[in-house]
Amino acid sequence: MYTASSAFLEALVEAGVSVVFANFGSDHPAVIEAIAEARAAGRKMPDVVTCPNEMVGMSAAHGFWQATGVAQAVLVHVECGTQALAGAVHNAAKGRAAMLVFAGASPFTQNGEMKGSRNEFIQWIQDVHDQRGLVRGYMRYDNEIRTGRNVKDLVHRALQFANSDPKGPVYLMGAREVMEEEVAQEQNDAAAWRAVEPGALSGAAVARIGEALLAARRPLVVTSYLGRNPAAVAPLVALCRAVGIGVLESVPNAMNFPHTDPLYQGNQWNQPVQNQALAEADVVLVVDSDVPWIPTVSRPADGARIFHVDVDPLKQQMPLWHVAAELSVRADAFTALTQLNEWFAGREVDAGERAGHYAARHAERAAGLAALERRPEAGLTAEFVVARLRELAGDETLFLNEGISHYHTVFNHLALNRPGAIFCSGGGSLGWHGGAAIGVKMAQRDATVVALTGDGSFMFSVPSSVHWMARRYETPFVTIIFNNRGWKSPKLSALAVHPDGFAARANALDTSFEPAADYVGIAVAAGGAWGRQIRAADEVDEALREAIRVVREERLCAVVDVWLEHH
Ligand SMILES: Cc1ncc(C[n+]2csc(CCOP(=O)(O)OP(=O)(O)O)c2C)c(N)n1
Ligand SMILES: [Mg+2]
Repeated sequence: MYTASSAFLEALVEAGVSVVFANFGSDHPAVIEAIAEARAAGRKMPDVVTCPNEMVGMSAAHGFWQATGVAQAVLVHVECGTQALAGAVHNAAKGRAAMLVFAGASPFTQNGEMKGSRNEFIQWIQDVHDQRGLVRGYMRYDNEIRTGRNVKDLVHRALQFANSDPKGPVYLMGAREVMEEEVAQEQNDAAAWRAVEPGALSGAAVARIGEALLAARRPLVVTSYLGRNPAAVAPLVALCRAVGIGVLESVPNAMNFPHTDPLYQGNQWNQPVQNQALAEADVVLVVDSDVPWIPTVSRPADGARIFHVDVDPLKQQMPLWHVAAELSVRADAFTALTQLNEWFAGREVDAGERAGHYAARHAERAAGLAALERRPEAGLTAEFVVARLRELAGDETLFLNEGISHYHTVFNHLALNRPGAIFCSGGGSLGWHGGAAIGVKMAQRDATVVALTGDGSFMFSVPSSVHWMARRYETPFVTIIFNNRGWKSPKLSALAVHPDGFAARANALDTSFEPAADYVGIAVAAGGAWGRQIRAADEVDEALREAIRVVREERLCAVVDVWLEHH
């Protein structure tokens, strides 16, 4: 028997989907039957990964995409499962992560008119008016499968949207009766639905940006996510070295530029200070950034010339957004930077003075970071722990950063140089790192994977599901928890707006996790992990070494609970 569900699964295979992160329900008899039938018949199927929690499953698809650039599928239960995807929907949309989400839907017949008609009480309760509307604001495309006869077309069209810039998640739903429909098996050429070609700069735009950079005294690139395509880093490095351009990362969520390169000028997050490199720049080239600066805190000088090249320069999903650029172009960073390099190739450029200026600033910054990394006399600092991790983890490690008030600590003290070595959610819904680490490890089985997280974000990640899945699917990774006993960031947010108010004088702001949970114990109970809490500098090396050994040799997760000062 070959049904709409068989065709749906086969379309996923045609599109290169190798994993379906699944959480099943009463809407899925046809899919479950089709998977079993295909396995019995020896037809190729994606691997099915059981996800006890949908948010973790979607985060895993997110991580898989981040580590490979290949979209995977997430399968959930009607509107309930769609809602349970929760903040992972936000993260995938904001992080522009391609994936296909499929949800079943309540049967639309109730008297046995069709196969799949209602036979369970919940099918009345789960019948809602606009299931797709739950996630429409976040999806690049959504549609309902109305017949098995063109289900493959819908899968390929949805994935064409997912994989075309600006990339992101897409959503299909199909009711029970439709997914049961018997159909003829037909091949579909996924290549004919390939992603739209990446955009390039016009010749005029290349010349305008090139001339401006050439004439600049202090040219600066500001970027956040150019390195999501690891191949885009090399042309950025080439351009910056040829011309003497500094690079400032704003809210980075990838390895965008080698951190030890003398042109690297640091990364800025919520630090409430004007960035010096940004203030001094006379030409600013923003490449792939959702928040290149926060104008109330830090901004370019009046009169600085600003150019903006982005896969999504309009920020189509952000109601309020503006950068006062004299030229804004929708283009792919790799392509645009390659074009700029070609333009500069035929020209005499003396990068010396500019490069020298930036190298001096870079050295000052490096000295400041080294001072922060000093071994603490008592207790622990996140800077010291991350610096030790940099030494002990090895060059091939992949990092996930959900450090929150330690985001910048992780970037600064890992000081990575390898494109593709670090991932962030790209969004702001906490709890991404656990599922994402599973996806990254699944995609790159030989890599050592280390997730760094706040204690609050560890709790948001649904660690019971994460650690059960990590053992079940043999995706061991290291978790480093910055345990400051709660949520530092909301406290900082309140004090930034009300520095002298009641909150500033209060003893407690309801952001504390005292008494702290046993995070290692959670991971041990759910997934047989190894773990240790560390509170002093002389415990750090041994714990990190053992954690890395456990994930590499024993194929189990390791959790290092880093006890910091109370937030
Ligand atoms: C799903 C979700 N809920 C709430 C928030 C609001 N929020 C932002 S930062 C933060 C605290 C996170 O705590 P932790 O991971 O321990 O980081 P810390 O601020 O302590 O460094 C919270 C609750 C959010 N961003 N996402
Ligand atoms: Mg915390």
